[in-house]
Amino acid sequence: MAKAADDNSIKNFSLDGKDPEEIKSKLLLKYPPKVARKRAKQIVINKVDADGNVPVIGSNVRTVPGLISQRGCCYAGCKGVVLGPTRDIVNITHGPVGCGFYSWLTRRNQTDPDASPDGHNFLPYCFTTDMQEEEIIFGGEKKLKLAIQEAYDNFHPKAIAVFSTCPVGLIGDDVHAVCREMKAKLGINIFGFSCEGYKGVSQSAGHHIANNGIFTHVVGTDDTVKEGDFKINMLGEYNIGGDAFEIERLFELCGFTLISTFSGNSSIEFFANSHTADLNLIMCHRSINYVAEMMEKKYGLPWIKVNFIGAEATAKSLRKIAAYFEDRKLMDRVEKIIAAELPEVEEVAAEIRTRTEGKRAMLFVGGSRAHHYQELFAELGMKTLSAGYEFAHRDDYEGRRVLPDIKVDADSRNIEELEIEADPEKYNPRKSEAGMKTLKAKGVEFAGYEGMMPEMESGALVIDDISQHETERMIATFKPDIFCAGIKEKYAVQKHGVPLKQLHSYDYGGPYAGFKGAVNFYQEIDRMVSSKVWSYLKAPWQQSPELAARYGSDG
Ligand code: CFM
Repeated sequence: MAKAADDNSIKNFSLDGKDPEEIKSKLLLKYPPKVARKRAKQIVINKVDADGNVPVIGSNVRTVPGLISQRGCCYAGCKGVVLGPTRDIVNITHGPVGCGFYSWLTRRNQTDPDASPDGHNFLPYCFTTDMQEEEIIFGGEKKLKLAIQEAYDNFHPKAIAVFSTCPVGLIGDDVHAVCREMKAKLGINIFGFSCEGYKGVSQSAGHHIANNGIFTHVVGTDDTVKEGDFKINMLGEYNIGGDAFEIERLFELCGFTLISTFSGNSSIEFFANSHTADLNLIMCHRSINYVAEMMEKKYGLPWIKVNFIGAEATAKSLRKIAAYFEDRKLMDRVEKIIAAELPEVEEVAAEIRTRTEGKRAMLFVGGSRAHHYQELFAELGMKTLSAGYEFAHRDDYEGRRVLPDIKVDADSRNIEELEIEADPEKYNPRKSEAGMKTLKAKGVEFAGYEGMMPEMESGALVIDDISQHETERMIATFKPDIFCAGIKEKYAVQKHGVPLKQLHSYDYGGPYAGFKGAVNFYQEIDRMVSSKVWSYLKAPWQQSPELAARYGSDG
């Protein structure tokens, strides 16, 4: 690997007319020295060299206690993010009722229940063992068994999954033994996850645990080969606000056969025979790259990175998939569809751009959208001043080229890495090594992700796990035209007179993926940044004096 760009050589960059070094020091100014030292590693001034190398960024490390973080927990990443969108698994939260209740229908992952012949759709239900003091003291396994039995009696699902919350790990319930026992008793697939909220440093740990669990208990359990050409799986697409519906529309037009999505608009049956597809597409690299890697090792399916956020990115991704299958007719059809859909999108963008050109955005979201949505803003002529992930790892920032350099710390070591070998019967490399090389020469990169930083401008501030204090400083300093984050940040940011677009839940809108989604997004952003109301807003603290406190370490 070429040497990463040296942090000390970053000079004379301008960030919206300001010196990014100075901004960085201002962000750290109020922190006690130890906290400032830690945060300094996670706040990086971007610098992209000619080879696409960028500076090292601290990430996937513990949040400093006392800082208000945007992060969620391991249980949220496992139950809410990866398994949650699947309609026909009964997902039982083993724990206090709040964990189940607050992860119930808040993520806006949509589904099409009519797509399943049995019509099962458990998304509107909240299943929990509602753990009480009694279970904390005497153990919760008995209650869990009863809950599984009750769910089975009432719904007769194909599968039940159990998700452990913090107390389960603390009192030592063996959810896996309970699941094995109930699986033998009821004869359906029942599996558990040790995804206690405190595991790892964020929801990222939960993604990994979920990936391991689906791979172990579901993928490869149904060898039925479905009809259709050009079989693909879509990994890391969760159908927020209907994104998957738009992507599926395009796949259908192009003639790709979608075997499984992990896990937007999905059924457990799709996962079970996903190993019969011929190509894995990764949309959100952070949450699901483990499944792609394991499938390649065990079954021989290669993966490529795609992005359906942004019209240009959508066209590029469709072309990549077609190129992989090396079929002239398919490539021509994809070109025809792009030619039919793209001009209309570009026309809308061009009209809106007259109002949005030069406006400035900041994006702070989980592990992939802070990167992907920069595409849509660029299409409107808007500039990303600063961006960061809540919980992504160095490879999502700097690209997978840094994977060999990532140090595994104690928190990551806690999360199991499965040892995967080629399946003696089912392993079937879809392309020869020579074939992969030829495709690579044509621009189809396998198992590659460049990361967010190489695509951002030099001088932009990249901030990992941004704190509320840093958020407020950034807003006061730059007054961006739009700030993207989530519901926890929304109203605090808007009180500063800056509109906030929720990129997790889409503010009850969407889809934003694909061509039709891009148009939706352009129009919403236009309404938000062109509105005059923000300039009239006076925050409560601008009208009445603010109480100021000092850290003990300030002296
Ligand atoms: Fe992937 Fe996601 Fe995201 Fe994510 Fe999330 Fe999400 Fe997100 Mo909220 S899987 S990393 S854990 S793209 S729920 S659909 S929006 S933080 S940027």
